[in-house]
Amino acid sequence: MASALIVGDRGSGRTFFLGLLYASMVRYSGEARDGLRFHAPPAALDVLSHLYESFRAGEGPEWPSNAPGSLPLTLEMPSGHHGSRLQGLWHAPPGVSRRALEIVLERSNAEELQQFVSSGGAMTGFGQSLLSGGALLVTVDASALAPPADGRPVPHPWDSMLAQLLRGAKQAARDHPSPTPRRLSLVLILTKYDRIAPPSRSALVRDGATADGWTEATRKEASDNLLARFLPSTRAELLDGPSAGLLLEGPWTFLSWVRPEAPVSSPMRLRGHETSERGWEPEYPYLEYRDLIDHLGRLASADR
Ligand SMILES: Nc1nc2c(ncn2[C@@H]2O[C@H](COP(=O)(O)OP(=O)(O)OP(=O)(O)O)[C@@H](O)[C@H]2O)c(=O)[nH]1
Ligand SMILES: [Mg+2]
Repeated sequence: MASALIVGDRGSGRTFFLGLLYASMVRYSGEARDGLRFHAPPAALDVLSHLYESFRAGEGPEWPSNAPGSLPLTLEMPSGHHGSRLQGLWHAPPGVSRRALEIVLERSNAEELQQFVSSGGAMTGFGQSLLSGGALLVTVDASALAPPADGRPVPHPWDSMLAQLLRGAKQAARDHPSPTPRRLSLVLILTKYDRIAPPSRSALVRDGATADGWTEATRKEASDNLLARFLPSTRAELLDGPSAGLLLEGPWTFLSWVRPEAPVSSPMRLRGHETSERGWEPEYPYLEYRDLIDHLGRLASADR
């Protein structure tokens, strides 16, 4: 089964991202009716709904201390159907086989990640999840995109780490060849977009791009600019030419934000509203999350 790993710098918004992903999956399932399916063991649902309830209560969402540190969440869709942003395309007639993508939810993988990077790509459990044919979802804190100094943007603090991570993945794939070439799709989640400084924002996308949901063109533009201006070492690693046994794809960039209640407190209270179907929901870019879920669906249903 293909798998997706979520990594991010400390404080980059990984936990918030999981809470919002959960809200989106609930809403998406309602819209897609009998199409896409999510399977999660009760412990994974408990953790996700706990994170979500913390948003609602205005508490800083934390992984519950009594929950396992790593949990699977499975996205399933019919094989042969390439997910599209049109609803319902994942509907499978009875008897059609389904393909799955496992999203590995982890309390923290900072240490495993650090070990993998400093070993230059040793095939640990982390390396195995990374190369098991899926996606690497990276939360990139947009508020850390430094405005251009002297017209030259300053690289994001995580640029070199991300580049080393990709280098490690290539090395691990070379050291442990597999009969079929592996693919790794890089997905960048640009978190805290509400806190990005205006000059950095305009270095990413032209004025006028809405923060509610990007178009295909905005997404492409932001990915290109993010790499060229803020993630130069990561970009160099991606453009480094084909690597034996590993096909690096992407990156695809999705944005994420929430709206804090004013005055901003700590922990932050989120602005939200009651919906008749799903109860309370924070303000966040659902359309971005919906596109991301569609994208993950495409990764799982692509022949790999
Ligand atoms: N304004 C704003 N703040 C955010 C957003 N996402 C996260 N934050 C803030 O950033 C802080 C860190 O976010 P987390 O989701 O806890 O980050 P994390 O990567 O899980 O952090 P650790 O697990 O502590 O490494 C939170 O306390 C929020 O206050 C966002 O979209 N907008
Ligand atoms: Mg966290």
